Amino acid sequence: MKNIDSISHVTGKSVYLDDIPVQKGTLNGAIFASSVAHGKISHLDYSKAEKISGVERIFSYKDIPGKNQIGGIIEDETLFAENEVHYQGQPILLVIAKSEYIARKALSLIEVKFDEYEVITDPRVAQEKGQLLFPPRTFKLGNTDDAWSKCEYIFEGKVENGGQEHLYIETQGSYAYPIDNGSLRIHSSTQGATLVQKMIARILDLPMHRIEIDVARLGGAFGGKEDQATAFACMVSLAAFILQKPVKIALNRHDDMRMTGKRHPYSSDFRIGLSKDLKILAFKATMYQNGGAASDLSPAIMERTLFHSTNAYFIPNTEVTVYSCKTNLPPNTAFRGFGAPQGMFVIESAIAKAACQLNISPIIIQEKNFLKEKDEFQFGQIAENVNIGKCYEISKKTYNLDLLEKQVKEFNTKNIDFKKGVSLMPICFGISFTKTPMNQARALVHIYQDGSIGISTGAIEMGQAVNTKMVQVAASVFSINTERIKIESTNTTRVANTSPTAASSGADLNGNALRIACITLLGRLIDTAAKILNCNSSEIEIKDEHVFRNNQKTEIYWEKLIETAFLDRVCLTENGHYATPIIYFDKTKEKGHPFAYHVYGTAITSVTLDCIRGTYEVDDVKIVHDFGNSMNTIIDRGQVEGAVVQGIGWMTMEELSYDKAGKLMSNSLSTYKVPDIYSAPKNIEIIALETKGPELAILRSKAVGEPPLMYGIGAFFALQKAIKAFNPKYKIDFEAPLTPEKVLMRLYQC
Ligand code: LUZ
Ligand code: MOS
Repeated sequence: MKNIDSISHVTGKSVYLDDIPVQKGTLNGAIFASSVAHGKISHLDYSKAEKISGVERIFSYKDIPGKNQIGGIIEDETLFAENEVHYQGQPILLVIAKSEYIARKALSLIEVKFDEYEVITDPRVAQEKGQLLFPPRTFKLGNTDDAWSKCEYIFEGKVENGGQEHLYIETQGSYAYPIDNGSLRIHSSTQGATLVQKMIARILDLPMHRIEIDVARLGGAFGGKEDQATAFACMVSLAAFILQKPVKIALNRHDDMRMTGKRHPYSSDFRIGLSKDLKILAFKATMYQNGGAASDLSPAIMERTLFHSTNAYFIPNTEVTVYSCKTNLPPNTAFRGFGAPQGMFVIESAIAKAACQLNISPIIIQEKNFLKEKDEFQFGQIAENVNIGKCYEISKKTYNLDLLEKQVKEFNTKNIDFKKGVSLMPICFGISFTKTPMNQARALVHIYQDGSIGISTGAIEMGQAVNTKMVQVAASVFSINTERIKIESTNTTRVANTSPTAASSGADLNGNALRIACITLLGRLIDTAAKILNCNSSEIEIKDEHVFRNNQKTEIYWEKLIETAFLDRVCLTENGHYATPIIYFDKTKEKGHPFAYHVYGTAITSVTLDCIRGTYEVDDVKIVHDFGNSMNTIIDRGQVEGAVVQGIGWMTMEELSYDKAGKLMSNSLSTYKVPDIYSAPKNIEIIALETKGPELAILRSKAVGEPPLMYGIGAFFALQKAIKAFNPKYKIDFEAPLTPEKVLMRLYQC
């Protein structure tokens, strides 16, 4: 089945926030943000700006009737700065005017002065000064201290990864207006409708039932709208509530890039110990997470780094500690992979370092240490249905890995100016929100009298085609045509207390809730059919829009059945609730069973490096991916392809740069380079591992959003190999992104 939005997307008819027809008299907002990264506001005067014709009002923290606080996990983030500012781009005031043009004009008349404080952008410096957002955490298995003496080889190193701009095509924005009874309706480009609702209620000091959030779809999010859509929705709501007028903000790209947080850069130290036969006996790492100026989702992201710090390997003795460091950057936030890519990059770097020192291929170490059935993860969960070995075996055979490695060697002996490199990147990604209570969802299903169906779930459509999957779930339970099914907007008055659509779990959680609702309705319809046919319900089945009795097709078709049920006063509406079973986690022990299941896969990446210029091409990414029993191969493959390219971008070309004063220098698309069609791999092959899939995945079709991003890490190591082939003096290091400039420096390192 094609994405149900594909036609309206390509014809430009799909409605995003900025396409919603606004009410007459809608006002626009512009944000006055800090121009310094750390300081005290010593003078602030906006009286001139207020006098401009068309300016309706300027809001500061003093106008907030409730709490000036939008911190989701830890309450450490104000909506508007009070006396101090902590990053460049931090909102101080909100100008509301008759047009965005006027609002922006007013910004230039606002007078502000700061007493500037010391700016910290380096997480290690922050940690040394005791600037932590919250206490560090450590995950342990076995005993590393005892293990080192048993190791034949021990290697150490340092790893750096950069951040990543989300660059969703649709920027952050929100539109709010008063409705009846002193309530507000807010359209928000958010992954987390309930979170937005809760924070607006908090800043306005209103009960949540007075705040209605509606989301049609997002033009991309990638984690950037899990938490950080909230501030903008709060701002328009504050203005709309106080002025009792409709208010809208849609950020321009420049403001979006400078005001919002990104993927967390990490700086890490590792130590790895191996036995003579190359089993990894011990792994110890300390990671410094660059959290930015407020906690945002950093505690949860730290947790996922810890959960994935051994990637797809079993290591009997591990000890990994993460510090979340407070720096003067915009609060860093969720980004596809949610801390896991950063953790995986460190263990892969440790393996690459060991292999380089031992003068062998890292693949030899990788394959010897793959996770096996019933191995224990460092967080206590016992690995079940482990598919990493299978993916690797298929990959090795089908893609002829040995031959490929040989061919690369041959190419490198024959060529001087061009070198090739090849790498293997395994993945193992846990599915479920690491915070157990978030793993719940609801769905509301109406069957209308004519047999058509309207469905509301908590899932947010952001281009990943979750709505298409919802249609498939309902159609499969009822055995009816997909055209009968419509997915409504995500709205907090229809589906309440939603978890954000995140953690790759949108389809699993909402799909299961929907399935439960549909199964209940189906039961009622079967009873109705049995009543019409005067038989036992167990004899009835609904198949291909018809009622079957003892496998015999009857005259009763779908519409007839629904009409009869309605006239018989059967309830044709149902609400389904789903909570993932089995999972739990005990934070006091840092042990539990946090994930419903894991997604596995391998990617073989080959690159060709131009050793004169430092430029390169990714020739192939050859993947074996564990989709479970994919319910939609077109959509799932699209997710893998997109994730691979996004991962390669993070590892090789997307470079965020800040100056010493904490200003984002790479603040536009001319200075921040994301992969385009020319830099995408020339060839991406995907083989689906054949399995029946886990019961806890929706229709046994595994979550697919985030895991394949980490295949992109392979590009880093393939490039590193190619550099080494050209310059044997290159002392391998682990500093991502490996941009062409950095590659060039390493090619001629002596
Ligand atoms: N968001 C979240 C996530 O709140 N918890 C998670 O575990 C998670 N994992 C991946 C992406 N977003
Ligand atoms: Mo996400 S990183 O699943 O919002």
